[in-house]
Amino acid sequence: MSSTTPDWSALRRDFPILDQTVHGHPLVYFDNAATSQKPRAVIDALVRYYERDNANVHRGIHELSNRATTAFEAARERTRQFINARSVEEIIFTRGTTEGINLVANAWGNHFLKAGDVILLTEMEHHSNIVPWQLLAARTGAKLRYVPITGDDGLLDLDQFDRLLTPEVKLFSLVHISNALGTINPVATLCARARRLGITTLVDAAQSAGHLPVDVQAIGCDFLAFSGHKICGPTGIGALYGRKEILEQTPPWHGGGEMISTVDYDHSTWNTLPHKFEAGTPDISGPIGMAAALDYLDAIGRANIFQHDLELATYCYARLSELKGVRLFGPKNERGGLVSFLLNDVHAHDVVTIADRLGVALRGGHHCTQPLMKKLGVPSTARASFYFYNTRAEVDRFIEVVLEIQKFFGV
Ligand code: 7TS
Repeated sequence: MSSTTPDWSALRRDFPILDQTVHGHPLVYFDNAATSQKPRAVIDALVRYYERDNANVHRGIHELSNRATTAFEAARERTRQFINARSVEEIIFTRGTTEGINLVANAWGNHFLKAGDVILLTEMEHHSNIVPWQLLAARTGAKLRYVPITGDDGLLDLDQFDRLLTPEVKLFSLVHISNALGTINPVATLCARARRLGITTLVDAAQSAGHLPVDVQAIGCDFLAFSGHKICGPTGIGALYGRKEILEQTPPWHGGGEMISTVDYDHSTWNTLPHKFEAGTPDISGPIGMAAALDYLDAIGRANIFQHDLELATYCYARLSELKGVRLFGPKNERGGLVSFLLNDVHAHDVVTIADRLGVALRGGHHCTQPLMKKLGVPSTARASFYFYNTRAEVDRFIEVVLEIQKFFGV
């Protein structure tokens, strides 16, 4: 990874989409937690693949199929390096974080969980790390419990955590960086405490994988899921890391081509890892585009990206906290690259709608964290979320827009 300070404005020019006006104003794209923009290198990798190499993988005896297979499997090796997994057998391509978690809930969960077992989550989880477990609980009779948060500052109540690690807990699944609060959870410490008690662990790295160095061996988790589209890659592709010993004991989820070794009319045997979990023709351009994104991010250095995110988020939080009538959510100090807020009693959707008219793309709503919103006692929040191509000048523009919104609503 690069240790020198990147030339952020040169990097910004790699993103053609950012150079446009929206409703007559220069675009300020602050919806990166929903999806990031794509650099030219990723767009080019997709075009190159479809113009030169497109063919189905793993079944070719012709040149194009061999090229496609080589690029597809090279993308798996690139993904392994990105999160420092031990082996490519531990990297399963998925449609994204949501599918990764559903794979674990269905393949691992159906096999290993039974009535009375407990799945431990936290109160700040995205719906994709709640609903698959609710469905699993309904199938198996397992129960869900939640590590509480402390309040608007959105930190996990770690005293409660140890109390909740009872012998019935079989799985602990938690978010690394909260998409609604910006909280950065100490995943390595928490996974170590759980694993010491024999509890299987899963980390939702949707908001972290492209924003700080993520090393599955250092975290020590059993599973980790992320999405390509939030980290400069294409939509529809992501990866699930699974510890090899666990994946070997876990039956497949989807059945079909590619995931088998032999098939007879009444019985089949399974392919080796990771193919056992990849039924059917996969998304081929997706991993190739995602690998280009991972190259791009690691050339910048994720430690550098983290510093940049932190600077913008800290600056934005400080500027918002100087204004009257602003309620801020999430930690006061170290936070991921996003700020959630409310302006007096103005509905978050109104904030976002007016911001859009002024060229600023925000998100307002429950951010797929309805239980968390209930806990905070609000229906929704407005959210500004950043990436390395955003600038302090854009935060200044955003603050001007917030002031205009306050003026408009007379708050
Ligand atoms: N987990 C977290 C923490 C997320 O932020 C998201 C998406 C997901 C899981 C699901 O990822 P997907 O790629 O499978 O959809 N979060 C958001 C968001 O904050 N706004 O839009 C999507």
